[in-house]
Amino acid sequence: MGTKFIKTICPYCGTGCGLIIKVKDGVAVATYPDREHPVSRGSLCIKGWSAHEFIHHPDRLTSPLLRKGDAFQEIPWDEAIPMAVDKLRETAAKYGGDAVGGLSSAKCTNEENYLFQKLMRMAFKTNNVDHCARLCHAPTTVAMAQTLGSGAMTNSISDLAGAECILVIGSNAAESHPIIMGEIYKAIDRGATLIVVDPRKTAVVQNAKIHLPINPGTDIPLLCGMMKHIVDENLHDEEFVKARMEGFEELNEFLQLWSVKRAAGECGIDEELIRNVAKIYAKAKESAIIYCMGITQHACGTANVLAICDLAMLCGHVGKEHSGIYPLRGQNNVQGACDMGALPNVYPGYQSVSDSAIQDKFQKAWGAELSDKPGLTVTEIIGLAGKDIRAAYIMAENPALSDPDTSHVLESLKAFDFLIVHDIFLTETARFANLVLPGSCFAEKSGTFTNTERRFQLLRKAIDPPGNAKEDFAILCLLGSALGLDFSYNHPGEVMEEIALLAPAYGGIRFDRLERKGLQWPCPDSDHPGTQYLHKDRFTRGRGLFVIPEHTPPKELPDDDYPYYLSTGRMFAHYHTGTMTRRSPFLNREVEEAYAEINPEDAIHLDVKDGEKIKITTRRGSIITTARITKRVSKGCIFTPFHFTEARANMLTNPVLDPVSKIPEFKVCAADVRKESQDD
Ligand SMILES: Nc1nc2c(c(=O)[nH]1)N[C@H]1C(S)=C(S)[C@@H](COP(=O)(O)OP(=O)(O)OC[C@H]3O[C@@H](n4cnc5c(=O)[nH]c(N)nc54)[C@H](O)[C@@H]3O)O[C@H]1N2
Ligand SMILES: Nc1nc2c(c(=O)[nH]1)N[C@H]1C(S)=C(S)[C@@H](COP(=O)(O)OP(=O)(O)OC[C@H]3O[C@@H](n4cnc5c(=O)[nH]c(N)nc54)[C@H](O)[C@@H]3O)O[C@H]1N2
Ligand code: SF4
Ligand SMILES: [Mo]
Repeated sequence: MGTKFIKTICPYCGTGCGLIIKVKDGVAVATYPDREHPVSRGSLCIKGWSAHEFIHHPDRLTSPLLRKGDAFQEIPWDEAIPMAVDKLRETAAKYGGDAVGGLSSAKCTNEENYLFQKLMRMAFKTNNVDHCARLCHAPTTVAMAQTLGSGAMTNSISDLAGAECILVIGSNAAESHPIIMGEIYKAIDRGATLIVVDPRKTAVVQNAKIHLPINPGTDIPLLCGMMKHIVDENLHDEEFVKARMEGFEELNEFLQLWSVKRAAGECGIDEELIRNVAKIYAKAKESAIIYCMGITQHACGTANVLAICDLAMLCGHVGKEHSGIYPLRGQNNVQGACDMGALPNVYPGYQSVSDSAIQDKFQKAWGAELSDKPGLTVTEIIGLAGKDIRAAYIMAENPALSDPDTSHVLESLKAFDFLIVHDIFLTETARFANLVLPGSCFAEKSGTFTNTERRFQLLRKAIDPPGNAKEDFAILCLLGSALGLDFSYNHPGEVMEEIALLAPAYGGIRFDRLERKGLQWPCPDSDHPGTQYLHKDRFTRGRGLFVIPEHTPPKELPDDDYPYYLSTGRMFAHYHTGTMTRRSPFLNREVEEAYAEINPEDAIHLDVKDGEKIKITTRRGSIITTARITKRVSKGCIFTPFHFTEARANMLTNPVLDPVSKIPEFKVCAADVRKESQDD
């Protein structure tokens, strides 16, 4: 069989770096960076360099599994597919199509997501399709659509290097998007000012000129205080506001409530410092704002993003190169899963399910009757298990670890009449399934991923799936066909042709055009070169709109019983629920076990030494983990990553939702911490 090198895309984060997989006798033995890749240009982070390590792990699923009591039994595909179809059909016949829920996946390709939502919508006439974007950038999609008309990153990753000022707010790019951090370093080398807003002293902060360690959940006061100062001092771009914006009067009136003094009191940052960063951001010729989960994962997540958009538009820092708003998308294909309509309210291309002309278009194209009623979200589909939702199909998501308030999630996973989990490992979620379908990982399939800068890129198959596992695309085609749909696609490229016909922004995307460096949407026709930055002469919605960002503090704040702020998130070596990275020997060598960061003063107070066990308790539950004593967190604050199944962060988190986007408040809740005594 020999050795070959296959160019493809990293399966981890939304940066979408170029990987070359080395295959020796059918085995993926190494990954290397791709020097020709337009984003990563010969670099990879530690996860990309070790992306081959989980592929051939002995834990990979190699056969469909059927639950028999407490155990699973291997069954052949010609039993698994009819069983899945019968159970879903039975549920729909008994309770209606809206009793079926589907979780699609930001780890899967555009074509797989397109087929997933098409299957749910056609076969069951339901819009109950969602995916982990709900837990991630749902506020971005809502708020940016409202203000600018498009919920996507306005500019390109390479634009960052030319910015004069970069404001990073609620993003730990050094660990979560290391290759994008590289572009920030380039900007700093060229003299750019880096300002970081984060309650923690992250590795990004180490490179910053100014760090604003705000109180958790007080970004709106800070941003409003900045905007107030900008307007008071006439630092805003009056011409831009006049020519391209609406709603300035209303915003200005609202800002009267936010004196810099009041803002400072709420966010805990010195007034002069707020004025100073406002001035730097506003006066720079080109300023970019990078934000991520520190902004979105709050009960006021949508308002947080509105405040960011308002600030950028006020200063005219959108619609041109080297500036703009950068929501760093998380998963490798979360941009694409949203674009493909794996969302309960829109078809591919963000076309509303409730718009009758659009409904008509899709009904005609697909030849089926479709529902105009928006469907349920991730947390609703899980939360309504056994009630409104009787059967669920979960493809490549692991809510048993990733959804908030794990105890409740586990109860729900038990409550479905029938649960199908389609994954590459027997995850914590799959253990609750009635039927498990063994899928393929990134190296075993073809299709496209869309990265955070809207770039469609080709994923190229390097090896075959293990045992009887099948390509995800093939599994979806088998299920669709068994449900009586015309899913006789031979190749993902044919699906892309269908997508291009139905979603105007992707009209010019074809596999043969993606070979060299992909294409950034909007790309409406086959001659269009793709779009480096959005909103150039006009916003997608016409004029930009200032929308008032109402501040609501976090729903659960420290008190006498739970005196600490608890925040959850990520670290460089592991990824999400750990199914892939924790099966990589190299990454495990970096970080092997769960931990929580705790400030040295708190450690003294609790009589805890570095490396000792602590117990963290919230109103939802407790975990035992290892203390890491560090000044990265301020006094009174605890941080724990959610990658570790032995100390599940989501046992602790508050399931309260942002009422607009329905994202959970993963970033703030109140906790108690104790030293875990040895004899407990
Ligand atoms: N290594 C690694 N990389 C990843 C992932 C991974 O699991 N591991 N996951 C990917 C995914 S899906 C995503 S969404 C991204 C997420 O990437 P990030 O958003 O960068 O990661 P987080 O650690 O969740 O949180 C970011 C920062 O928000 C700060 N923060 C918390 N509360 C607040 C607040 O109230 N205000 C402000 N301003 N900041 C706050 C935290 O201290 C933290 O430093 O990473 C992607 N990349
Ligand atoms: N406490 C807390 N919780 C959080 C967050 C937080 O910051 N704090 N962040 C939230 C965010 S931003 C996100 S994005 C979610 C992520 O939540 P999830 O998406 O549930 O987490 P993952 O571990 O990425 O799950 C992906 C699953 O897909 C499988 N898989 C990977 N590749 C493939 C493939 O190609 N095919 C198939 N069939 N399966 C595959 C993996 O084995 C894994 O089980 O977590 C959220 N949860
Ligand atoms: S930055 Fe993201 S896409 Fe790039 S190598 Fe690291 S994990 Fe992969
Ligand atoms: Mo995410």
